[in-house]
Order: sequence, then structure tokens, then C-alpha cells
Amino acid sequence: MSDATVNDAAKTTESTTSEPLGETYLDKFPAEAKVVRSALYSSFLALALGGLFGVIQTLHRTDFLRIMESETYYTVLTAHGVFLVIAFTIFFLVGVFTWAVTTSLDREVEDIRFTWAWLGTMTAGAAMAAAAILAGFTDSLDMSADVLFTFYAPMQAHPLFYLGLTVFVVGTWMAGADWFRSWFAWKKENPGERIPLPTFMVLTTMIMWYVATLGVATAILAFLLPWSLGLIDSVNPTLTRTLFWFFGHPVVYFWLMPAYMMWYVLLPKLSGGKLFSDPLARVVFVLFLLLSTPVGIHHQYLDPGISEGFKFIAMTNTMFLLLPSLLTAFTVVASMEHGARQRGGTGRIGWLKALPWRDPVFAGMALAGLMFAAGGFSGMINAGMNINYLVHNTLWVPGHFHLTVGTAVALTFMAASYWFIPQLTGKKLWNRPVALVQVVLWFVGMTFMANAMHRAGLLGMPRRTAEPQYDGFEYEAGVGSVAELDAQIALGGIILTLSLVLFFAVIIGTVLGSRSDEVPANGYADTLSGPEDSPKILDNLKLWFGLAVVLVIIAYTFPLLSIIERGGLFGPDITAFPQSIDIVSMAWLTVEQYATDTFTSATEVAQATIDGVLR
Ligand code: HEM
Ligand SMILES: [Cu+2]
Repeated sequence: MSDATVNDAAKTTESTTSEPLGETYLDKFPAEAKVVRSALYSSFLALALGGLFGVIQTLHRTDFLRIMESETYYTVLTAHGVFLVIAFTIFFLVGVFTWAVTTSLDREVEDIRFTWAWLGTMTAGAAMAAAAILAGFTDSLDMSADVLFTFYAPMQAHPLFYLGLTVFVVGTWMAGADWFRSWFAWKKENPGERIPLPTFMVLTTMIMWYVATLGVATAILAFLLPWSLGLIDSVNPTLTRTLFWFFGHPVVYFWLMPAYMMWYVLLPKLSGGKLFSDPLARVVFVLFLLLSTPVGIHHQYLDPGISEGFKFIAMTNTMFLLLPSLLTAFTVVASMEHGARQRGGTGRIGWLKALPWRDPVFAGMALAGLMFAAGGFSGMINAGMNINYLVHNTLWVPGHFHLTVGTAVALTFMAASYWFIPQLTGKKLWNRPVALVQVVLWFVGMTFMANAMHRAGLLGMPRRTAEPQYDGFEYEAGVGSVAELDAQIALGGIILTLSLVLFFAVIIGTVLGSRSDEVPANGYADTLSGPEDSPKILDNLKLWFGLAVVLVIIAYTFPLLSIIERGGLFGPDITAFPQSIDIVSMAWLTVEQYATDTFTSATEVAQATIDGVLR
């Protein structure tokens, strides 16, 4: 590795952060900073509400504290799910993407009014959906949306809920158009240049998002919304579920890819080093674009109405999807090691000590990455068709995704906020030690909660219920007891809530502080191996878009056709449990029909000929 950076790194080892001071994002892009700030504040509001509902439901289902009737549980759980995984994550990432595009292209957005327009559209949509959900708390309004964030039919929500989601998604489409527009304009002025890495990451993520949201848009606009408006009588639940998961798996990459982006472009910088490889990072994002969508059926391993063969194909694709995550783990750790060695770290693992662990931004992201590794392991269990049957719909599943979206993404976003809010306000982070305690508490709380959830799931304890303990049914714990598991889940939930309170204290403390010139300069990590080392074809976004579409067509055409054939476009007469591979049986039926028809007409012809001859 090059020694060129040893010198500038040496002067930073004594401080806990390696970042030089200088021009902030706010100094450079004051108008854009306002938009990004608003997006982040919206996301924080969603986080606060979602977190509050999280602890309420945790204490309720573990029976430690019940402040509501169990009937209200689904209103709370819907709000928790939708506010956190739709509003918190997406508002945050559109802010970060705007930062990434403007910073890396080094240009303002083309028209700030359009930028405000998409943020406004998203906010209006989120407010509509939130209103429909929250109305479920009162009987005085004839409105509710207790359908959980997956909104499976035959559960039905008030039309406002579906409409709100649609408007929200349209807002994200507009946001993507804004970033593409910036890129087109930049390309015209910089012909032949490689797309700067952060922009490349934003654009590939958005292409994936455009493809993925077609599924949910179809589910809502063609079926669920007309159905809740009373325009059609029924829907085909298998079809709408499948369209949901067409979107539901890639949406997890929509949350993860911004987190990855920050691990790639911020973490190495914070470690005092450089990104190990720009080409590898590009490969990873292309792989996610290609592989995220044709795997959604892995959420439907237990759905009747989809044959085993299609599930098997989805499983195989899913296993391929591990590759880019493993590449990410490798690149990010290699970059951190590079940083640590620049800071004087030595030894095979001794270099870990040289990392800036007291910097809350670094520590939070690194801990988030560590938890993601654990989430990856339980994810592999979920992905296996046969072992999935063991954990399906048990508390194991929320255990898994509180490690992934609930920590790898959420903790990365919170830690990144400690970097972004000073960038966006020009104010120094209020109280770094508290911020550090906050990220560590999240890690500790999640260790308790997610681990106990996984274990409870293995005992068969169901998810999505206010009353997991059935009368006359005992869960047998191999190690410990159910009471102990419940206690750990509740304890974890309380620690997480405490962590959230500290998070808001730090953010509010920072925002209320006064402008300072001790804010690190805006920017992102350099690379050891730059874009010039990567094949040009990686930047051919049209090619990747085309391939992604082809893969989706291959993966989904036959399952969708067979679902429609069985259950009808608008349901509901479904024949359950097909056990054969549909393609084969469909092909066989066609051949058989064809053979019969041919045979029949052949006999008819023969008969007619014989008749003619005999006459
Ligand atoms: C204070 C922190 C949190 C606590 C105490 C908490 C607690 C819980 C619990 C106990 C459940 C399972 C409820 C059930 O199945 O009956 C749950 C579900 C869920 N949580 Fe969290 N959670 C927290 C933070 C988060 C975060 C940060 C995210 C995502 C960014 C998240 C996303 C979800 C989702 C998507 C569900 C599934 C909802 C459903 O099944 O429809 N949670 N949470
Ligand atoms: Cu998935």
C-alpha cells in the first residue's frame, strides 16, 4: 500500500477524528442543504413515533406493561412498521442521495423548485398514509389501516392509506428523475469521464427502485385501491402478495444500499484511510441492481398457490445475492484496515485498536456493520426453503430484520446523522460522548432483543401477535426459559428506547447550538484503486437496466401467469397446494391439448376420407 498518505495521516492520530476542518455542505450548497435537512427531519419524526410504538408493543407482547387493549395491537404494529421502514428509512436516504449527487458531481441541483416539489410530494403521501393509520386509534373517525406494512389482502385499509403510499412512491420517482437530470447535465459538460462513485451508487440504486416499485404500484393501483374504493368486488390475494414481494425484497436493498454507500465513501475517510477499491464497489452495486428483484418469492416459501419450482429458482437467486454482501464486507474491512495502518496500527488484528472508536460516527457505523454480519447469518437460514419452514412467521423473523434494517441500516443512519447534521447546519455536534453512548446502547439493546427474538422463534413463538402465549400450550426452551426470553426482549426494547432518547437529545442539542467553524469539511473518501482501474462497461447503466428487466421477466412471467390462471385476475376462487413444477405441468397440458386436437382432427379427416371413398 502507498506511503504517500502516511504523513497527512500522522498528524491526525492524536485526535479522535481524522477529518480536516473546512467548507461544509451548507457553505457550498445552502439551498440544497435546506432540502436535505428537511428530509432528515421528516425521517427523525418518523423514527421518534416508530420507536415509541416499538417499545409499547414490546412491553405489551411480553406482558410487562399493558397500556392498551390487545385489539389495538395491530394499529400500533402497523404504525411501527410503516413509520420505520417506509418513512424513516426513505426520507433519510433521499436526503443522503441528494447530498451524494451534488457533492460528487460538484454541482447544484438543476432546479431547486423541483427538488422541493418531490420532497413535498413525498411528505404529502406520508402524511396521508400516517393519517389513515393513526385514525385507527379512535372510533370517532371511520377510518383505519390496520393492515401491517405488508398490507396483504384480504385485510383492507382505508383508500387514503393506499393513496398516500402511491403519492409517496411517486415522490421518490421524481427524486430519482432529479438525480438523473443532474447526471445528464454533468455528462454533457464532462464527456467521457467516469461517473463519480457516489453518483454511480445513487443511479444504480434508483434504477433498481424504478423496476421494483412497478410491482407495488401495480398491486395498489390496479387492485387494492380500486377494491378499497368499492370499484371492484375482490382481489386475488396470492397475486397482490406476489406483487408486494416483487417490491418487498428489493426495498430492503433500497434501505441497505445507502447504508453501504456510507460504509464505502464515509467510513474509510473516518478511519483515516482510503476506499480499498472503487471498481469492486461498482461491481457490488451492479450486482444488487441485477439480483435484488428476481428473488422476491423467497418471502413466499409457505404461500400455497405458488409451485415449489418457482420457489426453488428464487432460492437459488437469493444465494447468489450473498456475493455482493460478502464483497462489501471484504472491501469495507480492507479499507478500515488501511485507515488503521495509516494511523499507526500494527499486527494481524492489533490494527483494530488504532481505529477511531471514540468517534460516534465511526463507532456507530462499524457496530452496525458488525451486527449486519449476524443478520446475514440468520438471513441465510431464512433463505433456505426447507429450514425456512421452521422459522416462518415466528419471532425469529423480526429478530433477523432488527439486525438488518433495524440496526445495519438504522444505526448507520443515526451515526451518519452525527456527521450530516453538522454539515447541514454548520453547527458542531453537541456532546460527542453522549452520541458515543447512544450508538453503543443501540448495539447492546439490540443484542438482547434480537438474540432473544431469534431464540423465541426457534421455540415456535409467533410474530405479529399481542398474545403469543396460547392457553394450554407451553413453549419448551432448551436453554433458559420463556420468561427469561421475554425479559431479555423487554430489556432490549427499553435500552433501545433509551438510546433513541439520547439520539434526539444530541440532534436537538446540535440544532439548537450556534454556528461554529469547527465543523469538518464536506467530502468523501479517496480510493486506493480508482475508477480508471475498472472496466468502462460498468458505467453502462442502460445495459444493466436492460439486464435487470430481462432477469425480472424470466423470474416472474411464469409465476404470475400461473397465479392468474389459477386464482383469476380479481380472485378469489383459488385452488391451493400445487405440488408440481407449474411450467412442466402447463407445458404438458398444452402438449396434451395439442396432441388431442391433432388426433381428433386427424381422425375426422380420416373418417371424412373413408366416408368419401365409400360413398
Ligand atoms: C425502539 C426500538 C425498537 C423496538 C423496541 C422494536 C420492537 C419490535 C417488536 C417487538 C416487533 C415484533 C412485534 C410482533 O411481531 O408482534 C417489531 C416489529 C417490527 N419492527 Fe421493530 N423495534 C424497534 C426498532 C425498529 C427499527 C429501527 C426498525 C426499522 C428501521 C423496525 C422495524 C420493524 C418492522 C418492519 C417490524 C415488523 C412489523 C410487522 O410484522 O408488520 N423496528 N419491532
Ligand atoms: Cu427478501
